[in-house]
Amino acid sequence: MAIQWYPGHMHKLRQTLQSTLPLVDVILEVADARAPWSSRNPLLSEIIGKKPRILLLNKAELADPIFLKQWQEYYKVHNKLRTLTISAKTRANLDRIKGEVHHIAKMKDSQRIRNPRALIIGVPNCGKSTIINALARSHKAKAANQPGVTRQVTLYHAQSLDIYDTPGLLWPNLEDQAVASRLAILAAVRDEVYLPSEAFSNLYPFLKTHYNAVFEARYKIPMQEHVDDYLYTLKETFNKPDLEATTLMILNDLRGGKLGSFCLEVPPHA
Ligand SMILES: Nc1nc2c(ncn2[C@@H]2O[C@H](COP(=O)(O)OP(=O)(O)O)[C@@H](O)[C@H]2O)c(=O)[nH]1
Ligand SMILES: [Mg+2]
Repeated sequence: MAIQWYPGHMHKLRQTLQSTLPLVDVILEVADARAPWSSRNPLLSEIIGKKPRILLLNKAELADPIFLKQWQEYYKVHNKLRTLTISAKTRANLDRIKGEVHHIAKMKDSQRIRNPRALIIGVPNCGKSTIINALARSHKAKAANQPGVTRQVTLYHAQSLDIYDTPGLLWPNLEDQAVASRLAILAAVRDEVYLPSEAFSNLYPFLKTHYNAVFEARYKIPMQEHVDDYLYTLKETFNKPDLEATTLMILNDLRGGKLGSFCLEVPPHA
């Protein structure tokens, strides 16, 4: 089964985002620090044109610090992209967002009277609403651990910064199944639209190469060569009804940080 999720409302959302562009100074592009490439919308440049942007790699406290550093370096060198690794949960680097946005807005118009305005864009569940709440020190923007919670484009005042919150945006063709699998594992696409075991299988070789020891420490079973054998052994050991339930156990552990910090991809040539 191919992973596909581009509901009709996302097409409309793209148009809404584009009509909001003239009102903002900066785009805050949010990606998940555990998949700093796959959780970025490949169509974003097309959507936002020349609007300045800052890439926020959120949930950094859940990401593998070594790989995350490599990604930051990669974006700095190859894309000349302002990139901040942040955590809306621990508040790491949050204060730097306002500084960067003010800096960009000032370059554009040093006489400005109103607050700088930002538009936050990213895949579902990457933490957009939580970032706004953390910056505003309030719980005004609705946030939850599932995709599809934010339904409208809404302006929030985060002290000296105004930010439009937006629903998660994916892209029409999630053709690359490795990309789709990473999004599935990070819960950016709804659980109904993919088979957990399929997403896990696609990433098994990567996880086995980099996180073998962590998996073995948690489940007390070596990672076998074939993912099906591994899942079957885990199913028997943990008395799960089937392979999907077994995979969900692993995904819940991964998502909940029980398998330590991790990244699902490394930059090219790293
Ligand atoms: N561990 C961790 N969880 C976060 C962080 N930021 C957001 N979350 C969680 O991720 C889930 C989705 O957040 P939400 O703000 O609704 O994402 P949105 O769909 O992009 O608006 C919620 O359970 C948040 O608590 C973070 O920096 N670290
Ligand atoms: Mg939201």
